[in-house]
Amino acid sequence: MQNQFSLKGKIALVTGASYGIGFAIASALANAGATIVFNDLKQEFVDKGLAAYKEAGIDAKGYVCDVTSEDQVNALVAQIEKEVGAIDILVNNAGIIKRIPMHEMSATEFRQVIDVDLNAPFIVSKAVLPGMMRKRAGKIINICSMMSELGRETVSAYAAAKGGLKMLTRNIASEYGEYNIQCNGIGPGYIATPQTAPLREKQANGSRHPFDSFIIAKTPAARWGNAEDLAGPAVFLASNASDFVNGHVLYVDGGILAYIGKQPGNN
Ligand code: NAP
Ligand code: GCO
Repeated sequence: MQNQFSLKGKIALVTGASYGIGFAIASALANAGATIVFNDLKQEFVDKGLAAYKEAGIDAKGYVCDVTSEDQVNALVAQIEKEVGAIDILVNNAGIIKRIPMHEMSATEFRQVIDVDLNAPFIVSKAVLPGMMRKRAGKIINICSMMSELGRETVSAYAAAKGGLKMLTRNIASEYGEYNIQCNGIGPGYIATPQTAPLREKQANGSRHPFDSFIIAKTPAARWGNAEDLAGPAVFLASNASDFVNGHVLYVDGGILAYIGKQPGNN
């Protein structure tokens, strides 16, 4: 059974993986045997990432690349193929959020979010697909969100992008399944990372941020997720154990999507 989950001999590209969810997923893939390649926007973050992987005993390779640039992504994939080998596993993790009420958001800000969270997974997937088609094997994991299913105030661009990413996932599965390529999503719940730090900031009087309490009440597990909660699901979707799972989004949310929420006053 263990062999089914082994990633020995596989090369995985995890985008935006110097820290946060990307780092945790890449570390899990490495611990299952994969060679890890990651990118980030700036050399400074790549260097910090390399130091963090080294500290975790992982020999990762890091490159500077903006995933919204088709030229930079094509150059990155060519460089990885030359220096490391053909990519077996792609995790489209790099993402941004802008929390701005929609009626105050500029079209430029909206486009920036769509560019990183939706256009970039298209660009990077497109760059790795020919190699996977040649090998007739490949795994693409798109990091979706609660906002692939739900809306809320201030995150219109993010929800539009992550909803679109769910459908891009299904379409890649539909279009390339016959090449033995599986494309699935992971939909993390509310995970404690720098991206969500503003939602957990303590109030001036030392009490919890209201959004922090709100999320705990909305989550049957009654806690925020940790990036490490995504490790097992990522290894599953990257490994042969999921070879007939295609076009699925695996929500790793402590039960949020199953739950109507706590009754007011009922603790
Ligand atoms: P994070 O802490 O903000 O990390 C995001 C990473 O993406 C950073 O390393 C960032 O690089 C990189 N990045 C952003 N734009 C990029 C670009 N154009 N090119 C290359 N790299 C870029 O976020 P996270 O919380 O770990 O989230 C990772 C993914 O999970 C995102 O797609 C996010 O939407 C998704 N997600 C997060 C949660 C959550 O609760 N945290 C829940 C569901 C889904 P810099 O360091 O240079 O900015
Ligand atoms: C927000 C959050 C989210 C999460 C995540 C949920 O402001 O609501 O940042 O959208 O990061 O994507 O799954």
